[in-house]
Amino acid sequence: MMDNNIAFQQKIDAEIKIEPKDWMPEKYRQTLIRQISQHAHSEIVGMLPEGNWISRAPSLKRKAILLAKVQDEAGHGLYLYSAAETLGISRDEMYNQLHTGKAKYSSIFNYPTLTWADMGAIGWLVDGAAIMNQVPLCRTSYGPYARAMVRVCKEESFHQRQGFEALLHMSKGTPEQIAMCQDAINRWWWPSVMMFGPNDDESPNTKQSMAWKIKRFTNDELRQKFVDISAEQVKLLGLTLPDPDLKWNEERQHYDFGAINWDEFWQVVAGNGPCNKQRLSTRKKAWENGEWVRNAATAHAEKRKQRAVQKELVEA
Ligand code: BYC
Repeated sequence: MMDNNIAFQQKIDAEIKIEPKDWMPEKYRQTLIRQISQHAHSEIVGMLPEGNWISRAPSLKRKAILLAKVQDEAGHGLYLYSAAETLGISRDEMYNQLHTGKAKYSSIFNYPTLTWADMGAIGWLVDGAAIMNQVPLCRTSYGPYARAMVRVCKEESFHQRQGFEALLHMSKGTPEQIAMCQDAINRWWWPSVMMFGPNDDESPNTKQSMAWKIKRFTNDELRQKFVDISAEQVKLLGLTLPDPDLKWNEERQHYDFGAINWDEFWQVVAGNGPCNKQRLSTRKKAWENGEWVRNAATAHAEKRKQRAVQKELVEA
């Protein structure tokens, strides 16, 4: 057992990917199931706040873009559920963990989307934070997760750009449009900063996940990169981030930023955010309403299998 652990860590240190049939410590498997399934749930729940605006997009072009983005998120969920399945958990089990509240999903999707500018702010900030976290995951140590993330990240970068472009366009518009953009940024900024998870000294999983190269950067390292980039990008919009303490620190070569409201973060994670109940009940309803589709698909697959067996018998 000891030898297995040493050989495993040597593989990780040599940057050799771990594949589904390779030996792995049980805790490595469980950590990956937790992280990948929560990531998959985040994609699927993440379709809801934006899906809310598809029918109200202000033009055909914006509607087509938003529709494509939300469909991409469904695809990301599917790649990620498939990657998690290679670790020995079934999709039904993962859905059950989501629906019973056992599995988490990203805190960010428990906030409401109040105006059209929220679509821009989500693309720019939420997808921007997502990319910052997910590009390093293309080099994560588990092969199927790393490969899924390559495709996810290509699409995420389109998501981020479309959001920034939508805000750029609106921020050159009427005073009402400019105010709507600023209001959306004010509401989405802090929840986006929180997306990276607790500070490193409060993060129980980071140390081991870094040693196993599941995570390539700590929560605080990624958060700082996100703040540094966003603080510059917001200037192009002629708008501001809602943080009076945001200030370039010459010595650190980073932006300093204000205190994060961790109480709010943990409340949202615990299920008490503005939209937690609504999000979960929408997902559960979708699962229940889809039962006949699952039954029909299973029956169809069974029929095809039987037909193939009969054909083989006739031909033999
Ligand atoms: N929300 O020890 P820590 C997207 C939990 S989808 C809720 O640092 P870890 C998109 C954490 O799970 C974005 N819970 O954990 C989709 C842990 O609890 P458990 C999703 C959070 O795993 C559609 C506890 O706090 N991205 O971008 O080492 C449209 C302690 O944390 C959160 C991913 O899932 C949170 N924000 O690090 C648009 C990326 N943060 O599980 C966009 C993959 C922490 O022990 N995941 N917690 O009970 C990761 O990279 C890592 O799991 C995290 C957390 C950095 C998120």
